[in-house]
Formats: sequence, structure tokens, C-alpha cells
Amino acid sequence: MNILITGASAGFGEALSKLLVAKGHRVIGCARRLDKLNILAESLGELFLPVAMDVSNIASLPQIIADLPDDFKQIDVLVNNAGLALGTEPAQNANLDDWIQMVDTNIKGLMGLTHAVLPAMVARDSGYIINVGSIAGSWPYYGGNVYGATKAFVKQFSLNLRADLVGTQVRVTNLEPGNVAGTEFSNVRYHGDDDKAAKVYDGFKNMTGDDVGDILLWLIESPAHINVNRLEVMPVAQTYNGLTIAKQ
Ligand code: NDP
Ligand code: 8X3
Repeated sequence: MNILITGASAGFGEALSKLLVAKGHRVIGCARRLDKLNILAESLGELFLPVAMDVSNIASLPQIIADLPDDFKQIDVLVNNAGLALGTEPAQNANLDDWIQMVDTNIKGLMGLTHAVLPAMVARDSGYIINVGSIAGSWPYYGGNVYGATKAFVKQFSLNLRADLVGTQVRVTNLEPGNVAGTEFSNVRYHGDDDKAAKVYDGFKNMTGDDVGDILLWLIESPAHINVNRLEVMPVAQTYNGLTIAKQ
């Protein structure tokens, strides 16, 4: 199979790329940092195609897809994984540019790439789109404001896509992970403050990027007649919270 993964230069996308190539699949690994993708390509070999892509530059996406080399042109699986959280401040203190970047990447980028790839899947009557949402799309938490809202979009967009795809063999899943250590997620969220980022993962057993890679691989290898609509996963140490009450 040919699998296009956005955000392949780190975290879940990198872990999944390694698993898929080990299984003999072709991977189109996309991200902004081509240098990181090229390093990955050196270890993964010809089955891994590094592609420079900024998903937030929506206008550029159709041409990038059209320019893929023949062996990689048919996209059997699209993993819309590129995304980010910026900031943990409450809304009244948040930075508007951070909000805009999250919307441009997590919403507009995912939407734009899906628009570029989906028609060929429908024409072939086969294909699979896996969107990487988050528990933040269902469970509000302090400082989650726009990040959680972007992931709520991803969840509902995934469900609505499947509704539009009725009668086709094209599948759609929204994967909704909870706390995952060992990726760059919190380093990005805290704007490079690595000490703060590390503290997020102190003191409990969390999931890892490899765990999420395994789950994505399981989805990709699931039987073609089954559609996993949504899959929410958390470390056992985490659970959805009760409603907070600020006592006097
Ligand atoms: P990482 O920060 O480790 O990886 C994010 C990836 O997205 C990088 O490869 C980055 O590459 C890429 N990316 C970011 N912006 C863009 C862009 N504009 N265009 C193309 N690629 C981009 O994070 P994770 O692996 O942890 O997260 C992956 C996804 O999972 C995200 O959507 C995140 O929201 C979600 N998630 C993460 C959780 C966690 O706790 N870690 C839990 C639940 C969901 P580059 O910088 O090279 O462009
Ligand atoms: C990332 C998981 O709990 O930090 O999407 O929002 S969380």
C-alpha cells in the first residue's frame, strides 16, 4: 500500500513511518522540515519518500500531490497527523497568532489535503483517511481553548466525511489520543521551553509515540469491510475529569 503521512518528521508520524516501511509499504512522509525527513529516508530506504509540505499553505497542496512520482501517486491511505498545540494560557491571555496557526494547521491544512486526495479515492472506490484528533476535541480542559476546538472540528469533519461517503468503500477514522510522552508535542506547545514540556509527563506511566504508531498500524491493517468511526485512547493514569468547581 501507499500511505501518505503528514507530520512524518517527528512523533507519531515518524513512529508510524518506521512501522509501515518495516512491513513493506511505501510511505510518503510529509513535513516542513525536509532535513529531518531526509535523515529518516537514509535509514528507511527507497520505500520512504520525503516530501516538503506545509499543510497550512493550502494552495500548494494539490500541486504537491500531482507531482508525486508514479510509484507513489496512488494514495491508498492518508494519515492527516500534522498538527500542533500552542500555549496553555486561558483564552483571555492567549496569543492570537498562536490561535491562528492552530486553525491554519489543524483545521485548514487537514481540510485542504483531504480535498486534494479524496476525489481519487472515491473514483477508485477504495481508500482510507485517518485523522489524528485528540481527546481535547471532546473533553474541555483549562488552557485547551482553540486547540481543543480545532480537534472538535477534526472529529465532526471525520464523521461528516463518512456520512458523505455512504455507498463507497472509502473509510474514515478519527483517532483521539490522550496524553502521549516522548514526542515534540509539548516542546512545541511551550514554545521551546523543554523543562516545562518535560514536567507534563512527570510521575505517571504515559503512552508513547510508538504506542500510537502501533494503534495507527492496527487501523491501517484492519479489514476493509470495517470502519472504525472514532477511537479514543488514554493512558490508564489519565481519565476524563469531573466538572471543576471554584470554591470560595
Ligand atoms: P510532534 O510535535 O512530535 O509532531 C508533529 C508533526 O507535525 C511534526 O512532524 C511537524 O513537522 C508536523 N507539522 C506541524 N505543523 C506542520 C505544518 N504546518 N505542515 C506540515 N507538517 C507540520 O507531535 P505528535 O506526534 O505528538 O502529534 C501528532 C498529532 O497528534 C498532532 O496533530 C497532535 O495534535 C496530535 N496529538 C498529540 C498528542 C500528544 O500528547 N502528543 C495527543 C493527541 C493528539 P515539521 O515541524 O517538520 O513541519
Ligand atoms: C494532546 C492531548 O491532553 O494534551 O492532544 O490535549 S492533550
